[in-house]
Amino acid sequence: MIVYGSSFSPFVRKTLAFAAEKGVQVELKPVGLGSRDPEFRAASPFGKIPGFRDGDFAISDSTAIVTYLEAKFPNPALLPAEPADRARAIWYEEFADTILIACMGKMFFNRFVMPRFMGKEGDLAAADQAEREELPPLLDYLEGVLPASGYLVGDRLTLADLAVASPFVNLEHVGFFVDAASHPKLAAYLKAMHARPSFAPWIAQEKAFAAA
Ligand SMILES: N[C@@H](CCC(=O)N[C@@H](CS)C(=O)NCC(=O)O)C(=O)O
Repeated sequence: MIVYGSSFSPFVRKTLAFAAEKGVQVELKPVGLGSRDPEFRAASPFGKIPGFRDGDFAISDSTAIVTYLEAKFPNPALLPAEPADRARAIWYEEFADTILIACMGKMFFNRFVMPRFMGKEGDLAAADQAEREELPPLLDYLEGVLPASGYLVGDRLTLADLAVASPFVNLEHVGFFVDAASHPKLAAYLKAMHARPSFAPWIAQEKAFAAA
């Protein structure tokens, strides 16, 4: 199975971590933003990463891909069967993919992608504003909902945790770390999630690239 993209994308990283938690081997084929590579475009017609291929089956969108992996490899279950828990897991994924990544994206794109990949200065004022005004309520929300178990839904690892933890890696790449004094549960949660074997090698590889 092939995942097209770069683990610097929070959507790609979520997909890779999901596959790893399932014990499913996937090959990451590097694809840059806007690539017109025909093999990639067959999986992702609008050029967004991740794209995915399993034999003759190709599709894009991290949610579609993890839905496929969940159906094909049901164990360990990363989407709860219980109705309320399943809905909560989908909510947290949606929260991460839209609200959290919209904010994170302004910080990561302007401070990292623009200067490192596009050779231009980013809109640092927009990044600073997102950090100052948009991010704090999101951190407060997560601090408030995190259960003592250290997992967002059903007291065990689910898609919710992988989706929420992923964009925080991007924030760390641009020097934002959740403060353990103001958000102790969230800081400990992210530390534990990012140390999992499903995340840690990707994060190490990204950090090495970012430092080069
Ligand atoms: N909903 C999609 C979002 C994918 C997405 O927007 N990926 C970004 C990279 S983080 C992308 O490919 N951007 C390039 C573009 O929009 O052309 C998913 O979950 O996979």
